[in-house]
Amino acid sequence: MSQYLDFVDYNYKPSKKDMVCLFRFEPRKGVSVNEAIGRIAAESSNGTWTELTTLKPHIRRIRARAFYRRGNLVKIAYPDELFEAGSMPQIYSAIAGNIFGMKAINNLRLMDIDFPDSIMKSFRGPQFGIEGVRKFMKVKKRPMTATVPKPKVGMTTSEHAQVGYEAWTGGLDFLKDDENLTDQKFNRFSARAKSCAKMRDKAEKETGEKKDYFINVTGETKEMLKRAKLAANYDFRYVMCDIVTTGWAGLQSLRDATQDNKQAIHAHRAMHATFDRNQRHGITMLTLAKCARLIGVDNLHIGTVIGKLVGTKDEVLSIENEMEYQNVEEEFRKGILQENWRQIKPVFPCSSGGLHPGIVPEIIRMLGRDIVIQAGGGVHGHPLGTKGGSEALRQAIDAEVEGEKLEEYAKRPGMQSLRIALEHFGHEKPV
Ligand code: CAP
Ligand code: MG
Repeated sequence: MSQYLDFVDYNYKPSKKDMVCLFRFEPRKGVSVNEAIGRIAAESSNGTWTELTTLKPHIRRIRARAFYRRGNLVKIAYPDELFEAGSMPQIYSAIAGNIFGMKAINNLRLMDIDFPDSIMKSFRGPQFGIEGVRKFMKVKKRPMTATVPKPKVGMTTSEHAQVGYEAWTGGLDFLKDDENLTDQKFNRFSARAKSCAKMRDKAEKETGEKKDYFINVTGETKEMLKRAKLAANYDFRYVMCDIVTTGWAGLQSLRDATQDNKQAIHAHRAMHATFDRNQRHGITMLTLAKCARLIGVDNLHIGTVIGKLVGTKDEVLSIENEMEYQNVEEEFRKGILQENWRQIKPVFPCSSGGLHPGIVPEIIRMLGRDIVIQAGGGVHGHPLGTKGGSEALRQAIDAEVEGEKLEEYAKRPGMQSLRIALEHFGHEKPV
């Protein structure tokens, strides 16, 4: 057991080249705090369950050290030599690998990672970020809007493209695929790209606004890259990727491909709750979000607080800060480390899950204007259908931006869709 204590050093001062991870830990009964944190540092760097005859000074020098602890929160410093720069899979195999299954620890949660410059520099970050997206979409200040056709899967390609046309001409910026729609028999990827491109051109001509599509390219890596290229050939400036089910390696490959295609990445986070829902174990969404920013997604789902899916206000706001700012300050008790994002651009946060016009003002007041407001049911459940639903969503956004109450704004001429939406959905927060 003494070999573990070699990985605990409260006098250690992390250098600028260290990666610092913040963990929350719960040792098994009978395991001391120092043994527990020593085990975490050991197993995630270069220690194991016994003393080793092969341990040389040059190897010991680059071990991880648990160096700061308060209650059951501990900071561990990892010299950057432990990592392969530019490889998120390798980083996760280390700091989020075997340690989650150790018998000596009942629960373990990776709260946050503070990346050293050497690692920061080895990833691309977003190609466009908030400013870049606003520039190519020609939308200066207001929140951006998107809709996902519902039912999630089952629509034919022409039904899907028609929904896109109605949404775009109703005033929305983006059409979005659902996370489980990729290339099924009833709605093939290539046919969908073609039909939606046609409808986009038509909608752009009619509205004079720029329209785009988060087309879901998620799939086996090589296939995913082919899909991104195909979308680029139809002049889509975006692709969507289910980043958790795809995995970091696939996302990194997609990020490289989109550099050549000049496409932004809309990151859907389906499956994230497997890691982050249990507050005592797993990996926080903040950690996943930071890694997604580092690799280089341009949009990321961050939650709604008031919508249909879990995520507290504190959590959603901390993810939002981390996505938008260049400098983040440490809030140790909340499990947040400091970060300096240097050259890495900000990510456009996307709020989605049970949203509808009646609760749009609250979302904007909470999350600001640099947000993509995405609604599925809240658009296609509108009594007038997709077009009326889209008009209502855009009108709700415009009302809040112009500083007027929804009910008042809905009385203006031409705002019938908003009025009907308010009658239909009210201000209800879905559960
Ligand atoms: C929203 C959505 C999104 C979730 C997930 C859905 O539809 O398309 O996948 O919001 O986002 O299928 O549920 P509705 P997040 O607008 O009909 O709810 O992970 O950020 O919560
Ligand atoms: Mg969805």
